[in-house]
Amino acid sequence: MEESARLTRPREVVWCDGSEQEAERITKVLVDQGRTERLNERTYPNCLLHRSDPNDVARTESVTFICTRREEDAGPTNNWMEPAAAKEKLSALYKGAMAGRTMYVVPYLMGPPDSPITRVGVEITDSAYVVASMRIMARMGQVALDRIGRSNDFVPGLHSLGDLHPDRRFIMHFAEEKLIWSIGSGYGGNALLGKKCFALRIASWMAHEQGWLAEHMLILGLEDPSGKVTYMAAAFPSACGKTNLAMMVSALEKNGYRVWTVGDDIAWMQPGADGYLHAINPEAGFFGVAPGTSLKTNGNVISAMHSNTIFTNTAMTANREPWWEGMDAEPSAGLPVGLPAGLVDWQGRSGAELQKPAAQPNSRYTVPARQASSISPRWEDPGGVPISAFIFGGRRARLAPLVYESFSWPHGVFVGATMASETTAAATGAVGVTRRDPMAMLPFCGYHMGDYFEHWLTLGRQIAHPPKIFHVNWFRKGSAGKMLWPGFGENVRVLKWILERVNGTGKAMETPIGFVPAPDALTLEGLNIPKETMEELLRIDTDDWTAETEETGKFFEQFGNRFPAELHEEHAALGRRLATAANARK
Ligand code: OXD
Ligand code: MN
Repeated sequence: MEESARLTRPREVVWCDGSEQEAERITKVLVDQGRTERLNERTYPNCLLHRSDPNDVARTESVTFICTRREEDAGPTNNWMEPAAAKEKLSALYKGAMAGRTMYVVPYLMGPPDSPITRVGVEITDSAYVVASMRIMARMGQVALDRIGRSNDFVPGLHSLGDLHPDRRFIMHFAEEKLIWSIGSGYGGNALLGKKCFALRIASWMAHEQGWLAEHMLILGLEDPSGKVTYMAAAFPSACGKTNLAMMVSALEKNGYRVWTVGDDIAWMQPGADGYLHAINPEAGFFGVAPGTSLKTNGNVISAMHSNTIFTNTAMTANREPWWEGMDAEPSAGLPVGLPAGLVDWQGRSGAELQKPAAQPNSRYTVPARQASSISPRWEDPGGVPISAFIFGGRRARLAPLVYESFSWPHGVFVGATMASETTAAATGAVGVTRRDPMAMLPFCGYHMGDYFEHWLTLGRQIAHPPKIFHVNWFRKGSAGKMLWPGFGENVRVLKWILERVNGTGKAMETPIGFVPAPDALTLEGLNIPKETMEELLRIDTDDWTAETEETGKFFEQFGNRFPAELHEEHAALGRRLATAANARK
């Protein structure tokens, strides 16, 4: 703290204790700064609307660096800078950066207070918005100081808004030192250092060293009619519906299937004495994408966000309530979606000045997890929850079937390593382009991805009950360009089949890429999906898959000799199975 203050020269230093009084003081500061407003006190008590700088609306991967001593340890998928050069560059930017500002010292826990899997961080920041957000997203203040005690076992992070100019924006991870330096952005994963910087990039490095996993995964529990809850963790790239899946209102609730939320974005997992991987959610809140969130797509989060929530870059109604595109019930077919009268857009413009979309496409809600009615009774279990299935997925308009199961742990790791998805607005850059995103960790793995795959393979060999590995695709489109599967609450039907496969009862057909549900294996009652549509949803096109296999081969080349031989073998075996299937067809 003293070192940071000497460098950044703040007007004052405030240690955050996490108390209610402190939260109220921070809100006042935010409102006085002019970019934050209080929302309707009656319908949205203790809720804020924050408008970020228009140049600062998403994570910026192009200025995110892993600063390891040797470049090869960061690997081909990360930007790299030599640690001393990175420190010199950022020290120049930090110099006097907090002049006239308050420096907040934010001690925080990633994980439940009493869990051995939990780790501690301390973020120093000059952003009151970051403090208010960290209070929701992590367990912040005295509880973390108590855990640190007299040790120095915590991950330090220095954050300054700097001048918010994109040319002077950098997010640096000194992995060996377990240190984070971020400057020039106040938004999401760039600035709330506990989330992507610590809980994924630094933690994945720690997990590799210490024999555990830090993954970009939601954690959910599926309750069956007997009352037993089976836990699953699922990795999807940013903005592919992780929060909606984790908080799903099950379409099969009347049949006794219910979904419990443990986490929506990150899972830390350690092998337990029972031979299962045990997962905790290191976070305490949900930082979800607002546009498209509605009673239909995620009723649980809509109810949870009516108090103590920060909305960032959403629009606001005349009634001072948050608003975004896709928030209202489905518009009738063919009618244009009307905007509520008196709406103010995410930049505070209204009337003739208002721009569409009125909510920024990456606008967010930040809501305490404990407010969700779907929150699992075990979400703060110090021992974590035992994971029986891993689910990988992405947006694939064409290729991937609704669901398939891998043949084995190494094959499942291969399935994760070959994940791809069409891009969204969660990060800056083009939207809708297919991007390979192994385990949804491409922007978040803090070390060489070849070593990361090897770590997965090794861990699978070490545990008696590794999770079964599945792949899902809710986004397959038909020839008319229409989505084939209804998604959202209906996705529980796929989870139910996964559960049955875990229990050894689900019926399946073997295909070259893995097991898909047998024709009558999915519970489809009440859905009215034509038989041909279901066939299309589960179809494996050998030609498309052969082309895909060539693409993944090219993608793997960049990992060079750090790419595990076992995955090369999985790749070759898939090629052979596809060739056999193609020949049989001829
Ligand atoms: C997120 C992301 O915000 O993945 O969770 O971008
Ligand atoms: Mn995420």
